[in-house]
Amino acid sequence: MENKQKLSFEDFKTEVLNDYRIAKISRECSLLGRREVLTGKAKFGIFGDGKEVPQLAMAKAFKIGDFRSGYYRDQTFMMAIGELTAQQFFAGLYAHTDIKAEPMTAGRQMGGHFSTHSLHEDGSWKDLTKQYNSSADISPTAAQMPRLLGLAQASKIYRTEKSVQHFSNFSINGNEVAWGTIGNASTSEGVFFETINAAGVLQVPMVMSVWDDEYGISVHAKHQTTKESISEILKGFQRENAKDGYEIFVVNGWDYVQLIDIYNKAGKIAREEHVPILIHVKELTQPQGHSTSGSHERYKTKERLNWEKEHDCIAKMRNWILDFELETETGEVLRFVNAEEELIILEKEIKKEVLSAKRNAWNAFINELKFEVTHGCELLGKVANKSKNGAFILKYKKELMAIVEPSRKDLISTARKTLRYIKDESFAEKILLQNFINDSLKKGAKKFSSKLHSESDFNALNVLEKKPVYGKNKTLVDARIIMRDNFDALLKKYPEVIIFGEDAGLIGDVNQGLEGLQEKYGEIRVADTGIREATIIGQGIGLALRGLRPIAEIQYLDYLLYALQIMSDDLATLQYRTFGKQKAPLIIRTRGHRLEGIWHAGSPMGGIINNIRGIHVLVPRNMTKAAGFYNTLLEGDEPALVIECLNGYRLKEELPINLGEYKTQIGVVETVKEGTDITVVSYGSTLRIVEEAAKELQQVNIHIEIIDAQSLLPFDLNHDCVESVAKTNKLLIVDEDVPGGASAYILQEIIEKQNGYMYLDSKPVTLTAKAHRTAYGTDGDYFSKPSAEDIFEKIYEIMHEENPSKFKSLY
Ligand SMILES: Cc1ncc(C[n+]2csc(CCOP(=O)(O)OP(=O)(O)O)c2C)c(N)n1
Ligand SMILES: [Mg+2]
Repeated sequence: MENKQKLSFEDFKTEVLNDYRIAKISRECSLLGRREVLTGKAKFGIFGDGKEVPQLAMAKAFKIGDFRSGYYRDQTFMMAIGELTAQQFFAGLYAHTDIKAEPMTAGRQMGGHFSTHSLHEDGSWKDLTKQYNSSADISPTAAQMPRLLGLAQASKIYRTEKSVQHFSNFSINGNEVAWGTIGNASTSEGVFFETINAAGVLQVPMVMSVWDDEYGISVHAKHQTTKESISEILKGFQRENAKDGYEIFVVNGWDYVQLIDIYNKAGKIAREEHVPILIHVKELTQPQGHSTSGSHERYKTKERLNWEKEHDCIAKMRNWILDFELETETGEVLRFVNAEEELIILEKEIKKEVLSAKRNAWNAFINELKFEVTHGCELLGKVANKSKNGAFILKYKKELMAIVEPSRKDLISTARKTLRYIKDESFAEKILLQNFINDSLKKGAKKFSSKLHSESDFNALNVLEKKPVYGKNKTLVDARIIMRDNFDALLKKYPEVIIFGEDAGLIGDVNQGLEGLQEKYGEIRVADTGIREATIIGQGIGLALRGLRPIAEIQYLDYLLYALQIMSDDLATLQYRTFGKQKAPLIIRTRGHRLEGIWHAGSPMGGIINNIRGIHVLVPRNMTKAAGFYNTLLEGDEPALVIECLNGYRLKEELPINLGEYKTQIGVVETVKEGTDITVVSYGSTLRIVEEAAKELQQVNIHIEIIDAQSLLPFDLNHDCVESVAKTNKLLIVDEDVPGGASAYILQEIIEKQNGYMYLDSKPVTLTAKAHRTAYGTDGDYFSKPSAEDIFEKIYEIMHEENPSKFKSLY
């Protein structure tokens, strides 16, 4: 008995001292990290000092298969779960672009943005149940919240939805918990509250930690949070006997023992009962202030600074270790250490260890650069030998060699400038230099501009067109039936497809494109959500990160703006910021362009496509095309936004018989009417109006060629538009966006990218809606958006300009 007790105490002691060790390593990293920035080796630093101890507790409760969605303070947690070494920490700080050295973001994000790898080299999924998972951090405060909801909900779906229970790479009976972290001040953001509410409604296994250090940079809690306490004001979320809700815990961030107890309890409740948890971790500190960009002495009082010193969580843990005594039954007193000296020795060791990790990280980073610079300088020397401007080039070389810590920018910029000195000369080394520059730029592009999209075989652009097939007897239906029956086919074909949105469940969406499907596939697979666009998207991102294929519905295009931030900051950057190590192939479905009034008839496509590079943007002109896009996307592994035509659901279209199978190709335009006089490019609802105008133009002997863009991102990869312009020598682009919106983008694509300017005989023109939003009613619409008459007259005017005698002026 005595032996057993001693043994278990030995284990306990080892664990405690190991925890202390991790906390100290992390702290040392923060301290040295700040120095690295202040001495100019790194550009910016934001560290986890002051938050170490609660993160040790969180790491203990965090199990294999679990997910984290957190923010820049979580380095200790990442170290405690074994996913971040001190050397990697510094590699991140220096922005080492080798993913092996800097596995979080390959140097693309500033340090403190953590992630794990969900994908193999080829872009296929790893077994996420066999590893610790951290969804990739982003900088906007609270933007980690929306996806957290989906990460947690995935467990619920895997536990309760039979059709996906064989997805063993992603879940074991939905036992995984999603752990969120956030700073106290960031809880002021709207998406924090939106997520908290939604997680309560959905009852998902989410453990939300608020690291409370009373400040958000310089702004005190009194300006941030009602009653200065997030747990106080969220009390109403506490679950009660008959009513679902949250379990809420409050704990001091320096209290190691309490923290471990609470985190274990929280993890157990969330994991077993699928109940969301809030842990308000108070009394935390920022020993070095917010970041390397400022000093907290400017805004904290002396008292507060002193208080922070006393309540530093590591200092408190240290005291606890020193004071700890346990008397056994035989009266023996067990301790973690016999004397403070033992801790001091450990601390010295840690200092050395971190210093050497830092040096190794720096050497790995700088030696790679130095090697490149040495090679570049050799080349410059050779070029100088041959050039009549050799003296100037040698000066460049000397300056470059004198830089102690060179960057690639120093090297390549010098090489490019050198080229100017030898522009009139010709010798073999000049070609070497040109090749060197081109190679360096290519390598730079790989390092800094690759992987905006999936570069795997599953990329949706690899999915080829498959035409809809029609039965012997033509069946004309309301177009929404095509949508509905196609979704039916997809839900049957892919058990991992989960569709959700406002009014998407019970009534089968506001236009009945999902009619009857909830009844058929259950309330999980076709679900209603609250009115909360940002977290509908977040839900989708989280589910997609865990192997499901969500189709998140935003009721109307005009309301996408609430979701646009998270689409832009999180979804669109995911592949890029993880260097292709995470993916979220979320499909966002919405409908728009044409209904009534300011908030139901917008088509803000320019804003959208400029904000979400990294997501495909598809604008099908009818439901057959739209359904084909969904079929394509589900064979790919990329996120996309599909905008259906709001006024198209009741129009008649022929029902294909290969629903769920035929495919509309992404990035390919379609010529819907051939003509010789002018090329008119349009998309979405406007296309029908262009077609209407085309008929009227025919009567005055003007034959227009109509091209349906269909896919704005990417646009016309085969350059079919320029082929048309080469034939017609005239170009008009029509849409319902503001002037200079998506039409300007299309113009740039055709004129600049496709060299359309070479074939034009007249000025290329765009015809768009007005700069204001669409006024209500028939006349509001007529005066706000391009009408068939506007299109007719604009084209007529272009024709008149070319041949005034044939096409007499209308006005
Ligand atoms: C949307 C957004 N607004 C502002 C910022 C700038 N910013 C970065 S951190 C921060 C304060 C966050 O404070 P808190 O949430 O308490 O976290 P702490 O840094 O104190 O741990 C601010 C305002 C940001 N990153 N994102
Ligand atoms: Mg704070």
